[in-house]
Amino acid sequence: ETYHLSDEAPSIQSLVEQAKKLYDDTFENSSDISCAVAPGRVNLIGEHTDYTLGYVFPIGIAFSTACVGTCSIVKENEGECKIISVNSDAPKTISFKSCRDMKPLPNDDKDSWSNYVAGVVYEYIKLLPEKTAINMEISICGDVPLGSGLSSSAALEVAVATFLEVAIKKEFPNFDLGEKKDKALRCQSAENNFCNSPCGIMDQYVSCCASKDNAILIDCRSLDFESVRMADTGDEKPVFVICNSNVKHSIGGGEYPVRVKQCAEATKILQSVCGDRIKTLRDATLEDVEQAHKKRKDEGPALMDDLIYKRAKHVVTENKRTLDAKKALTSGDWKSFGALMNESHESMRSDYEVSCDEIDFLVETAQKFEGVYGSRLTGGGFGGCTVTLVDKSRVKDLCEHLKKEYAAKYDNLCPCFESSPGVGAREIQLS
Ligand code: GAF
Repeated sequence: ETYHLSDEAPSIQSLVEQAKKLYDDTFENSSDISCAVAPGRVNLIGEHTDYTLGYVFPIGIAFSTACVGTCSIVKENEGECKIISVNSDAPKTISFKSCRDMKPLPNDDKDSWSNYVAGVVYEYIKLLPEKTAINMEISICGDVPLGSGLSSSAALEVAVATFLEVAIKKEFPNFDLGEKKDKALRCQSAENNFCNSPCGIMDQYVSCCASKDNAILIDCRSLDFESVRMADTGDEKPVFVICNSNVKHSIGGGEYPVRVKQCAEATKILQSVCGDRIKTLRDATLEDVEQAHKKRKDEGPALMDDLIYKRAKHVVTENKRTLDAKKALTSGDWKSFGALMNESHESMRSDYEVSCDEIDFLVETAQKFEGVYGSRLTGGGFGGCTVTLVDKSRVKDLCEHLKKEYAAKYDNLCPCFESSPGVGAREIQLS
C-alpha cells in the first residue's frame, strides 16, 4: 500500500510539513527526499508482561513521529549522519559517524534522543554488506508527548528504521529486510543497547504493526499478532480516552530495570519448584506461584519471598486478563472489559507497585464517573497516562471532570483525548 501525504490525517500532514521545512532550513540537498512516520501507542491491557514473553494488547495512536531527509548507502568503512530534531528543547543538529563498531554517543540529557537514532542506524549497518556505511541528513518532528508512557521513543526508533529501510530498498532492491516484526526487534535492540533501557518488544512492535480500527494482541514469545476489531454495538459502542498526568516517567533509570530483574528471579525460583516446563513467567499458573511462595527449604524461609511473589502474581494474572480482555472486546462485553481494566490497575498498584498518587487519582476519578466501564494506568508506569473505556456520549463530560478534579487536587493540567486505533509505521510519498 502506498501512502500519500494528501491521504493522511491533518495532524500527520502538518507534522510531515514541519519536518520537511526543518529539513529545508537546515540542509542543502533537495533531491531524493523520503519520508517515514511511526505512531506512538496506548496499551489497553497486558502491562509489564512483554519482557517475560507474555501477552500485550495495544493500539497505535494518532500521535506520531516523522522523519524526513536523504540517505545513501556508501561503499566505505564510515559514513556520516546528521540529524536535526524539534523533539529536543531547541532544534539542534547532532552528527555522528556510522560504522560497524559504533558505540552509544556521549551526550547530555537534552541530547538523549540522539541515541535512539544512533542505535537504529547501528542495527542497519550490521545488516549491510561489509565495507558499507550510511550517510544521511534527516530532520525529525514528533507530537507524541515525551515521557508520557505513550512510546515516544519507539515512535522515533521505528520512524528512523522505516526511513532507512526505504533507502536500503532503493539501493539494493532484493535485500531481505525480513518482516515488520524483524524491524521491531532491531528497534528494541537499539533501545536495549544504546539507550540503557531493558524494555520488552511491545512498543516497537505495535509502532511497526498497528492496524487501523484494530487493537493488536501480541504474543511476545512467538512474535505473532492478531488484529482484533472492537465489536460493533452501534451507537452504544464506547471509546478509549487517554489522560496524561503530566508526571514524567523514564524507563531507562529507576524501577523498571528492577522489575525486569525481579521477574527473572521469580522465574528461577519457579523453575526450581516446577521444573523446566517453566521457561519464563508466561508458563506459570497462579497455583505454581502460590506453591513456590508457600514452599520452604527445611522449614527455612519461603523459597519465594513476599515481594517476588507479588511481582510474579501480577504478571501471571495479567496474562490471563489480557486473553480474557480480547474475548470481551470481540464480543462487545464492555462491562467485562472494563472490569478487567480495573483489576489490571489494582494489580499494578498493589502487587507490581508501578503506579503513583496522581495516576491512582485519575483512575479512581474516572472509575466513579457515570458511563465509564473501566480505567487503568497504561505503559511503564511511575507517571504517564491512564486509559479509560467510556460511552461515547460521555467523553466530553468525563474529560472536563478529570481536568477540573485534577487541577483542584494537584494544581496541574491533565490533557485528555479520545483515541481510536490507527495504522502503524509507513513511508509517505511527499508529492
Ligand atoms: C514500557 C516498555 F518499553 C515496554 O516494553 C513495556 O514493558 C511497558 O513499559 C510496560 O508494559 O513501555
